[in-house]
Amino acid sequence: MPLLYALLEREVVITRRKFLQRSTLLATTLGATKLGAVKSSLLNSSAHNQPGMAPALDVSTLAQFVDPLPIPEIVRPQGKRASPSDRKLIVPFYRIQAQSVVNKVHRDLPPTKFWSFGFTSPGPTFETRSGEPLLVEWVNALPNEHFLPIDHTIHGAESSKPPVRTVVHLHGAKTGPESDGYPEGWIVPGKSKLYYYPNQQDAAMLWYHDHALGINRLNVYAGLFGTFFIRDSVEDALNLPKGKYELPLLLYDRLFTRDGQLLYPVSPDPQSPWIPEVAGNAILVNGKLFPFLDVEPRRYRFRVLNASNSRFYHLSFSNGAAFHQIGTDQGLLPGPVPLTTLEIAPGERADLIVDFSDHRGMQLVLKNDAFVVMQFRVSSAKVADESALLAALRPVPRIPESQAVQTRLLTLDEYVNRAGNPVMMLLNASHWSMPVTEKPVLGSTEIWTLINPTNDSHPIHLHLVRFQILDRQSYVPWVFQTKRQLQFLGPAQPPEPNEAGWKDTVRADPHMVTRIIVPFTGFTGRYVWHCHILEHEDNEMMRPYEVIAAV
Ligand SMILES: [Cu+2]
Repeated sequence: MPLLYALLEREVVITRRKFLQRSTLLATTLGATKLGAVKSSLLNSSAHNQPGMAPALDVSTLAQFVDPLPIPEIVRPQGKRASPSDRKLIVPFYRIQAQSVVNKVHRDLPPTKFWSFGFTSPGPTFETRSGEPLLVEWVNALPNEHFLPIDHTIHGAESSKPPVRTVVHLHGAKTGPESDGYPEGWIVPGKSKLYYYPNQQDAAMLWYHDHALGINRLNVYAGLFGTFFIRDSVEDALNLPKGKYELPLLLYDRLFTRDGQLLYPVSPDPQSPWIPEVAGNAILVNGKLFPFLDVEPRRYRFRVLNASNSRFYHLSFSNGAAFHQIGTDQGLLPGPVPLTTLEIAPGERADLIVDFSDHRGMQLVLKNDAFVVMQFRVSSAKVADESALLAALRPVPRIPESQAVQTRLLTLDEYVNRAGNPVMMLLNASHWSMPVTEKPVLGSTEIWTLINPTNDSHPIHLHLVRFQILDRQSYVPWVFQTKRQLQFLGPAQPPEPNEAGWKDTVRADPHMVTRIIVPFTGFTGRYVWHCHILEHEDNEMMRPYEVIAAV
């Protein structure tokens, strides 16, 4: 009997009444296992002001729109080197150093300590073209001690491990396994790793970030991430806004102490500080709180990344202004999708066109639900806008289901302790260290059926590949749990129009079955798939998978 199901027999503590309240947990809820301690989600700012924790800053006391939006610098290569796969091929070489920095997040706050892949957090932006490889030496020049609270009860973060470890994953890249940033492939301060990125893929916004096992959530929270753009001729031909009219918007929420330092919330148990999700009251855009951006009354292209640990955004303009989404995680959509609200989950990207020509002389506030994110100040100057927004962008032929050679049923699992608090999350009831069970054949196509009995939406990310969303469908969790049968509660829903492109991260919504169709192309080797809520990922909601060679 698998370990977890053995534990299930002994440890399930959920009562009938609780089951009715939290029915979705029944399917896979186990009792406390190795962690045992009561942990709680500290999602409101008063809860953060508990004994033993520095009080959280109330950001509503800060003046809004006093800092201009920063734009991360474009990183320049340090020279050229031979490609490891072809010594005759000379490619750009970059050296990027993870280090401790201080940045001002707001005019009226003292400088904040971050960790960054440059001199500011977020780190610098890569710009490259499809088919143009590059090399990056990722250097760990961080201090020897972590400044955020490590939970040593989490797998991979035991007290026997060095506290400061980093490994870089380029999210969305089709990269060989030796350069993909395997979570156990971390390096300590003073060491570096040379990674090769072939960039044999369509134009898209990728992002690089730390992926070290057991402390990924802390390293990304500390600031270890940045963006990576791939361009191509299809994108060039569309005459989209470019140069100063195309800007990245990296969104991430944080909590700060009253003296302006990062505060990572912890559980009341000092022995096991992990909490299931983090929701900071301060939403940073490119490193600033409540920034403003002066814009001309014309089209802009905004490349939006949700770099938050746990927060899902629902972005809209305060005046209800419409905009278009033209691309998603892995590049351009077939055509522009009109929106007034964008939902974007952790790890996802959205490529937006906003036309400010209808808002000449106005000030637009970008909001997340009711909360202010940033301000756009539209000038009333006369401008000539040479850019275009064409009706057809990039064809995305739908992959027929008949192409799939295998369908895998995979559960997303949450485990609670006797107090009903989450203590661990798993994929398919399997720990990280259990044998690899997903072994797709290189060149084959599979359907992955993600079954979510939990109350949370989990953004599921597969490394190496791009995929398409087939559908989502409500089902009855207890029928699946007891009979291993999927009893559906309604028709399958196709993906939203702004999801109907190539994706690498998919929202698996609560009480739903989400199906994706995945061509496994590129490389053989060991990769990972995981929830992009980083608190979940660090607490075992990540599994290795292996692309194997065709026989
Ligand atoms: Cu999750």
